[in-house]
Amino acid sequence: MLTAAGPKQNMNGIDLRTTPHRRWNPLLREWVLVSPHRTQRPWLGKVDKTAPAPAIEYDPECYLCPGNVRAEGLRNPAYTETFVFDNDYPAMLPNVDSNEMDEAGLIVARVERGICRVVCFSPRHDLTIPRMQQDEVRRVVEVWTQQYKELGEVPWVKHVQIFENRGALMGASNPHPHGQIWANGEVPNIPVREQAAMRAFLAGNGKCLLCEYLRLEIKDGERIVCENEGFVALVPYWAVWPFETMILSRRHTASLVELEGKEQSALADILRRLTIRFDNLFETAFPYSMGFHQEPTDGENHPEFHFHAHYFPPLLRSATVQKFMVGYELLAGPQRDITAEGAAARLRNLSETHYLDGH
Ligand code: H2U
Ligand code: ZN
Repeated sequence: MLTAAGPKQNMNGIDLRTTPHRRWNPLLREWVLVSPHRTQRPWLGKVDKTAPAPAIEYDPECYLCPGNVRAEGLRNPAYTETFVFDNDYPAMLPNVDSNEMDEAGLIVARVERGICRVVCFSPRHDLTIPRMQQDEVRRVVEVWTQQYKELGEVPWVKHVQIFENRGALMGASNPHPHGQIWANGEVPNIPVREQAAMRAFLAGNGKCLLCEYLRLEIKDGERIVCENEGFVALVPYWAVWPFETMILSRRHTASLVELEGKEQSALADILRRLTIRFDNLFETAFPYSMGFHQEPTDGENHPEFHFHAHYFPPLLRSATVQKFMVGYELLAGPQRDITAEGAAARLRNLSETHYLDGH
């Protein structure tokens, strides 16, 4: 029997849009519980007010605006495009001697070296990626590329994590458009898991995991949000966060440095088009944490590694209803209520003109 869900949402006659089921995340090699029947339940939880977008191009109080003094006394230059500086409160330090302890494999610690930087995307305090021009976002892509290369070339740096926390909900300290880079001496947990999954898939199948996954998604089409000649934005089959998305390069590239000029422009294009949709979803500055996964800079060859970005937005049903990872998720495993297909359809159908820039 084929239900109205169509072939891909139908598992031997069971409609995956209404039946609780588990989906496999092949990158982290874990299951996610999908409970689509729960979206109708009443909501008595937390309701927050969202902060309005800043209305001023320059804020004399902002520690990221051009020419201003930062918290530790250093002054920003009068930058006109992008600006990168060493984080004044870095999570890791570059000049620490290695040391470790291990008591019976139970009390274990190692000193971790790292370099932390902040990247200002624009001198304009009131802009965000979705409201910047395509060539301005491309400039940010170029800066991220230079930073990945420069930090990755530091002999002891094995991994460079580029990310953006957007919105107070995600812990961003300031609305000025900015992101962070943490480069460190060991590959962190999540990239280690993804890389191991990609390596095992390549060894077992002779193919790249994400090239194959992208091929299936393009064939299906149901979870694709938007695409261009270089990249595809989609809600992964195994998404946990309500409007979680990934951006995958069409070409098998391992990092930003492998992108050709037209692919840098294509990346800027898809970053804008996806985040415009996010903002248009609830007509708010949609909060998220995003970041790129690139091949480790550990001096090894990584034929298995496929460059991609993840977006993890916490909003569920409106600008005020958030998804938290609590209860079952903390104790047992990830769970979601709306299906990846439903989320993708909603994002796909939104305008590509930002709601503040007029429809
Ligand atoms: P977030 O908004 O994602 O927290 O990033 C801002 C970073 O800026 C944060 O890591 C740093 C904080 O340490 N910062 C400075 O380096 N100098 C300052 O004057 C304030 C904040
Ligand atoms: Zn500012």
